[in-house]
Amino acid sequence: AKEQFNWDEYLKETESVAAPLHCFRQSRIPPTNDFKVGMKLEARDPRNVTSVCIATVIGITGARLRLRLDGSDNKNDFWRLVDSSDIQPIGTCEKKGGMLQPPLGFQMNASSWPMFLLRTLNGAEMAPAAFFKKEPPKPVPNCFKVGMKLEAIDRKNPYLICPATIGDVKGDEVFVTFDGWRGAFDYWCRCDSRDIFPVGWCSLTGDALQPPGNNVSITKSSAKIQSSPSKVTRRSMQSPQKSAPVPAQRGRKPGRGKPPGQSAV
Ligand code: MLY
Repeated sequence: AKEQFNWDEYLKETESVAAPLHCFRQSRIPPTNDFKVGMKLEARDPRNVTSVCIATVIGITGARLRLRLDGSDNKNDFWRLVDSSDIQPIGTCEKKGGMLQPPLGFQMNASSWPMFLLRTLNGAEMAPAAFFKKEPPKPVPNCFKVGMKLEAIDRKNPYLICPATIGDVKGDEVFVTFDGWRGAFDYWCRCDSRDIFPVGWCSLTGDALQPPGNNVSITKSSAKIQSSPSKVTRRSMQSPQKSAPVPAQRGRKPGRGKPPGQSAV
């Protein structure tokens, strides 16, 4: 049987604290996901954010929807929370006097868009308005601190939510570092990003939380805070070459480690 990732143990092992709930632009109680595969809705085109398009729910994962724009290919799926402001019921765009647009990379001749739109909506199962939840308000100010733990979307593999650590804080932005991945997936984002979640989010929503990678040392947030390293030092702790050599299994006691390779996708 696969050993489940356990935040309580992990926070102890890493002598870290979870970022407080009020730091995040996420509802304290995650929204329920009532959507069903096949339902249609309106979504902002992630590759062309001024366009509102028709999207189909391709999959459900926790409080998120896997979406594909109608008329697009299957290589550009994206994921949105059910309380994302990027999605809305069909009819919303027209009500606001807007026009539904073909997705970027519409697979047919542009002139066939009006007919395509009619056909794709004809007989479609439209997601009911009640399924769309109100986006939570922005938290102000930025209250994240270096070393705090969280769950974050891997933007290179956006279906994945992973254990992460705040690596730096600057104004309204935070540097999200992925535990055990040597910096390759780290990114800066606004503190009110919808891509970051409090510890425990996945277990509440039923989304799958990836285990940390096993490539690098754990960073003890207490150590980081106490030694108050300069920005340069902190950065170098995350860089692949300069990180200290570490025992395998991130120093876990024998027998408690995860089998290697679990997190590779
Ligand atoms: N197997 C892929 C994906 C890695 C995902 C890393 N995330 C979880 C931070 C790779 O190694 O590139």
